[in-house]
This record gives sequence, C-alpha cells and structure tokens, in this order.
Amino acid sequence: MERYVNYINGEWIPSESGEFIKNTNPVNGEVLGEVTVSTAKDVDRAVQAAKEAQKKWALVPAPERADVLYEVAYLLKERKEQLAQVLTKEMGKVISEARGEVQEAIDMAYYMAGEGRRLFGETVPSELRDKFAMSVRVPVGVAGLITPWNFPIAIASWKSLPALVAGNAVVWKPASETPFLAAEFVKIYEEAGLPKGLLNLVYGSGSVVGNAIVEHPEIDLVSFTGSNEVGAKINGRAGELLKRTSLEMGGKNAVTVLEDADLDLAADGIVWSAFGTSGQRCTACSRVIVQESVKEALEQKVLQKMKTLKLGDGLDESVDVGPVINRSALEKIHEYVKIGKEEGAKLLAGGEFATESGLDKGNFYQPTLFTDVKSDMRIGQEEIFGPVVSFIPVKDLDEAIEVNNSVKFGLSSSIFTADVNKVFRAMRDFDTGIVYVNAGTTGAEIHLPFGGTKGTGNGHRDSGVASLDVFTEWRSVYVDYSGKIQRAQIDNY
Ligand code: UN1
Repeated sequence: MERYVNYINGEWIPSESGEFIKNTNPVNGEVLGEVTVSTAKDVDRAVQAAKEAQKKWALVPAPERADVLYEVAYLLKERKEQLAQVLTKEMGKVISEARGEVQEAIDMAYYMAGEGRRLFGETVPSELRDKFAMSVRVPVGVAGLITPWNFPIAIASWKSLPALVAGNAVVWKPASETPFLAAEFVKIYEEAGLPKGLLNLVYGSGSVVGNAIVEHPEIDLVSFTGSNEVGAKINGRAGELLKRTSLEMGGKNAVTVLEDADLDLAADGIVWSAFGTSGQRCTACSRVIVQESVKEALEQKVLQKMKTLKLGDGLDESVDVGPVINRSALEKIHEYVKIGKEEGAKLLAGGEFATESGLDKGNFYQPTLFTDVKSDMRIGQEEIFGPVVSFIPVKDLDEAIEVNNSVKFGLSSSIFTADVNKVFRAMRDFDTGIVYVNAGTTGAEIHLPFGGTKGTGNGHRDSGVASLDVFTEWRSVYVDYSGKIQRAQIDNY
C-alpha cells in the first residue's frame, strides 16, 4: 500500500504520532493508500527548518530563485497526465478537468517564474531636494499554507509559487482528502532543486495541524482557502495574534440571463458552471437569475442539456460529472434539497442520490434544478457546494443586480445579454471580485487576481500579480544625498 509521510527539511519522514489514515477514491471507496497524521510537534519542526532555510533563500537573487520555478513548470508539464490521473483518483473530478487543473499549475509556475525578473517596486519623487524615494518588496518570512481538496494542485500553486519566488519559506498543510497529489507536487519541487527546508509538507485532518500553523509564533502569515466556518476561526485567532492572513472562502455565484440573451449559449454556460466539478468549485454557478419572460424557455434548454450529462468514474473520458468528495458532502447536499422543498421551491430535476449500477459504491448526486426560488430562501443564500442550481425569476436588470448582490458572498457573477449598455451596468454594479460576460461563473485565468468581496475573503487575492501583495511586505526607502538633515514636511514649506 502506498504510504505518504511528512516532508520536513528535505526528508520524507512519518509523523512522530505513528498514526496513519486511509485515502479513498470517491468513485468506489477503494483504499488508495494511507497518509501520516501529523502533530503540532511536526509543525514546529517544519517551522524551524523553514525559518533557517528562509534566511539564506531571501539573499538569493530573485531571478535565480525563479530558475527553480521554471524547472517546476517543466516537470509539471512533463508529468501533466500522471498528475491528472492521481487527481481524478483521489478527488473524483473528471480527467479533462483534472488535466485543466494541472495546466493552471503549469501556467502559474511559468508566470511566477517570470516574476523573478520583475517583483516591481516603485520609484517616486521625494518632497525634498537631493533625496531619493522608492518602495521595494521584501519577503514576509515563513508562510503557512492551508489548501482545499477541490483544486488541490491549482490552489497550492497559486500560493506556494509566489511565496517562494518572493523569498519566503513555506509550511503547507493540504486537505486530508487529497494528500497524494500534494506529495507529488512536493516531489516536483524537490527534483527541481528547491533547497531543503523551504517547502515543508505536513498532513492533518481535523483542526490540530491547522491550529498549530495559525498559532505558531514563527509563522508570519497564513494563506487559507476553504470553508467560511474554518476561515472565520482562522481570522479570529490570527487577529488576536496580529498575524497576517489571506482568506479565500465560499461563493453563491449567479448567472444572470436577460431576455435579449442567446439562450442556448446561456444554457451551456449554466450547465458547465453549475455541474462541472459536480458543483464543487468556489466559483460554481449556484443561482440563475432569469428575466421572467424567458424563464421557461431557459429552464427547458437547461433541462435538455442536463439529460445528456453522464455520471461516473472521471477516468472514463466520456463521463461529464464525477462523484462528490465524500459521504458527508453528499448528505449535506441532500439536506439542502430537502430544505429547498420545504421552503416551497419547485424541483424540476434531480434531488436524489444517484444509485444506478456502477454508481452505487460512490458519492454520486443527481444534477438538480430548482425553480421559482425566492432570493431569501436558504437555498438562494447558502453555499451548497454540489450539483444543485436554483432559478430565481426577476423583472429586469435592476432586480437582477439586487438579487445578485443579496448574498453574503462575493466571488463570481455573470451576465448573458446582447445589450452592451447592460454589460457595462453589470460590470459596475455586480459586487463580486470576478464578473463574466456571456460566459458562466467559472474559468478564472491565473494571471488575473482571484478572489471575492464580502464574506468570500478578507480583501486579498490569490494568483495574478496581486498574490505578491500577500507574500511580500512593502518597504519604503528614502536616500538623502544632500549631506544635511532635511526635515520632511517642514524644511520644504
Ligand atoms: C475554486 O473553486 O476554488 O475559476 C477555484 C475557476 C477555476 C478555479 C476555481 N479556475 O473555476
């Protein structure tokens, strides 16, 4: 049986706990292998290694640090298929999406390697004569990364690559559902020549390891993607400790469809962004805000397309929708379906576990469509993280904007319309961090900032150049070459 262990200071070693937990395939419950259960002591060892290594790494010129990232990119590219297979087996997303996700990591590696020759600061004029002013980026120190299972390599790449190119060291806790891919990613860094101690891997389910990362006095910042519940706890504790955090949490993303839209295009966008990855994306479309006059026509088109979706093992190239991650996710989704029915929403498709032969051993849920949902119903407000979409009828664009913005999250939204004026209204008035026009709510590209407003995040962004703001401190530097002590704000006025 495959065994995965911690990677601390360049060595693969089991946790001192001596415990292991099983890693299973969500398609059929097959045990894929087992993984060490780390402890707070492992985290401490990882932090000590990271701290030592970071001091030297910060002195390596950034273009030289970037050489390692280019190697990471080449190796990811070379192993794209192998990594995608691991991803599909332990997480369940279909193989084409798994390949796409590995591609995101490849793209991020090239992009952040390029940052080794930029990492731009600013030069600005000084208020005073014979004085030079600039701001430069400096590493923060040791970064604690806590990453989710739904995009186990893409999100890990969004965080680890900018952290490392900017001169930090990393202690990483991947989700316990996707431990193998994490180990494969770390092996790539190792082969790419990353000096030991700079990237340390610890595993844990439950809160012990996560807490140890948040609370460790020598972890300077925590970058987290995951549930709002956990994010809020991290925010609270890190706040007390005055520790930097970057939090990326839930979404309740909506596609708005106006009566002048191309309804076939909109239906394609809805089906892809609601049921792709079995709805388990932070960016998944969970609401369709539709103008009343085209509601029924759009429902029919979406229902038609839903009928063609094939559920099954994501390794089969013809499958469209894989399982959800585990039993408790499956039950949570079903619970929301019950809530939706009780609230008076009309169920047009799905609403049950998918138990046909071939699916009975896995965590499969039927793609589900509710209509006549009122925006204030729980299924119209809360994140379900599964293949369930709610149609909410509205009169016009004004009401659509109000409904779009009525949730506590603010990650992604989209509008389908042929009217350029309405496009610009939506771009301005949708209150999310990402807005799509004539496309679904998913599909962010790595060179743009990824993140959301309100309850989705705390103002930071993953990926894009904005991610460097998470992993660097700004240092303002003033060089006075006048030969005298000039008093700012006084001598020049
Ligand atoms: C996520 O769901 O947390 O934009 C990430 C997208 C993907 C990333 C999703 N590129 O849907």
